[in-house]
Amino acid sequence: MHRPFSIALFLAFSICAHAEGTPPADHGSHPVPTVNKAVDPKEDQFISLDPSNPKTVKVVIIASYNAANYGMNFNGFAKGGAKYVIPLGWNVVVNFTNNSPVPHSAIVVERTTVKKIQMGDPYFKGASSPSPLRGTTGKAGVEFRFIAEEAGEYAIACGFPAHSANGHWIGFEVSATDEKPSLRFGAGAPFLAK
Ligand SMILES: [Cu+2]
Repeated sequence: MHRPFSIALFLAFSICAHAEGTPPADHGSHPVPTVNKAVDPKEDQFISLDPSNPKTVKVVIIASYNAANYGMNFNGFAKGGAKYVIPLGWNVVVNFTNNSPVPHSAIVVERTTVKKIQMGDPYFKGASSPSPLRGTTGKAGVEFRFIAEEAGEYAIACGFPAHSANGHWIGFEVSATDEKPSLRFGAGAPFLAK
């Protein structure tokens, strides 16, 4: 009994009025778009070194991993609550899937642009899932890759209009000083990719 269109509208235009963690008053009639009941994401699910290619990190990004932020999360985190740090010059191979019937996408943008209603092109060549404005659904997974060729503060954001502005983004830094890729959840210690 999914009603993707009404869910999408609901997500796109209703969330911003509500504080995180507080269900909207009319929320009861809309199913939360999530199928993955895992609530305890572990860092090593989402980052690993590629044993056969030097300076290559594999990143797993799952949209609507769980119900956090009404499903507008990556790997269970929203609003920059998780952060990847990738050494400058490394190759990044992203496997992107979407647990939800609501379209989502992943696009690397400058950190300062996450509040935009509509994202432009990815900051690095190739650094987005296909058709980031329309998004994709399904767990079939798409792969995209890019080179982290400029140090700075970026975000992995959802390119579906208004999602990133409503928190559907996590942090992504390219570091000129870190020697190993890492992923940090919240204020925890960075997990170094193995
Ligand atoms: Cu989204």
